[in-house]
Amino acid sequence: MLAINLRTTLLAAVTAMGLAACGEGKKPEPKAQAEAPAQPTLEIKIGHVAPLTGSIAHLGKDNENGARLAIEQANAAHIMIGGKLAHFVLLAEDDQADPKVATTVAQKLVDEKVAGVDGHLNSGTTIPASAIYHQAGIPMITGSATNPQLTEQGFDNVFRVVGRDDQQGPAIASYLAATEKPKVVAVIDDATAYGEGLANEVEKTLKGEGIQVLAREKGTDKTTDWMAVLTRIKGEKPDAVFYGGMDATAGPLIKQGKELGIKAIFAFGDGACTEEMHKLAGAAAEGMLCSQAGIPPQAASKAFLDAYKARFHMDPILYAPFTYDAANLMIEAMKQAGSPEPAKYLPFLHKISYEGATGKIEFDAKGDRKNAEITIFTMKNGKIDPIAVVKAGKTMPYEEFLKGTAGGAGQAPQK
Ligand code: ABU
Repeated sequence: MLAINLRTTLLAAVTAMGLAACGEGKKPEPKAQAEAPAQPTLEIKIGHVAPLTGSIAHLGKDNENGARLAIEQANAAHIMIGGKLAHFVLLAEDDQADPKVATTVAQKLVDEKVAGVDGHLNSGTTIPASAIYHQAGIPMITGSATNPQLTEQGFDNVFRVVGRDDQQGPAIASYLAATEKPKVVAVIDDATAYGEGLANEVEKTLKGEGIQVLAREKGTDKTTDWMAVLTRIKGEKPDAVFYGGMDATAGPLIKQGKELGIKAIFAFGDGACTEEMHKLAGAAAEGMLCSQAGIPPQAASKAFLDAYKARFHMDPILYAPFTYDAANLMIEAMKQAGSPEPAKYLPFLHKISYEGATGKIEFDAKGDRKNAEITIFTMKNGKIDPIAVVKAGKTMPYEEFLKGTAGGAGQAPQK
């Protein structure tokens, strides 16, 4: 982690030799070189972990891109930490969205002596991995895992820059209840920590509003044939269907639901709040509702969006602005501490106040982001279109939110 190299970077050429001594037609003598003072550098490894293979690799790559951009910008900025030139190295790992692989990868990063970890993506991988980082005293910041349990473990090394599912679930459920006024709702989940946890939060909110919720239906994070589940649901004639799961399984769900003739409105959480839904389900995804546990990617800072586009030739999909901020938060805390030693910079993360691409970031005592936004979207013409933002318990139209703080990012979306 802290391999200190003495890099000799400046080699001055001495040029005043030779020509006078050279006869006409003779080659000049080789230039003598003198070593300049050594420039001490500090190699700092930062891990990033997400699924880079499998059905949600597009989301993993999006997260990784955010972290990578932050690291590359930090290296280009020649940041000094504790009087030494910092050189950041991103160790990008694939946990395949599998909890067991995630713990293996986490141990590998600990053995590599990373200074911090940006990740993981899934709640089901982040929660078990967090115990390994905690034992090693390594700070970790997730930019996408939303299950509350992550920051309820009492680990002082764990942070999250997006909202939690006990904010997101009530937000999407209340919006669904208020706008669609369903009497009967079917709730399905993918049996992961994220999908099941979010579905539980949605069910709790709906029941609290006096809405009938059907017996829970379940799939897995690999289910793409939903016909048996949907056939059972169709018989109950629900007005709405909520699914807790990722876009790779949610796309087939809504497509098959519409093909089966289910008239209900379909709603989803952040894992399925992407334009991948249009790719997978086509017109069947039009009009769906979904939520993200933060500001929309297009409302991130213009500097971030421009740099992301220039570097990766595409726009961020979902949480890249948040993994970008996560990496920058660690770097900022290291700068403030004058050290990349986890024990030295961790206290600075706890008390940080940082203006990131996604707005102002401060953490509460559990490591959760203070005042995280939840954004509600609908699918319109194949694009997920932000329609409302829930912040500090208040729901406001998206346009009104933009006129205010814009989540701290302070600008209109980049269309
Ligand atoms: N928050 C949605 C996807 C990541 C997770 O499992 O929490």
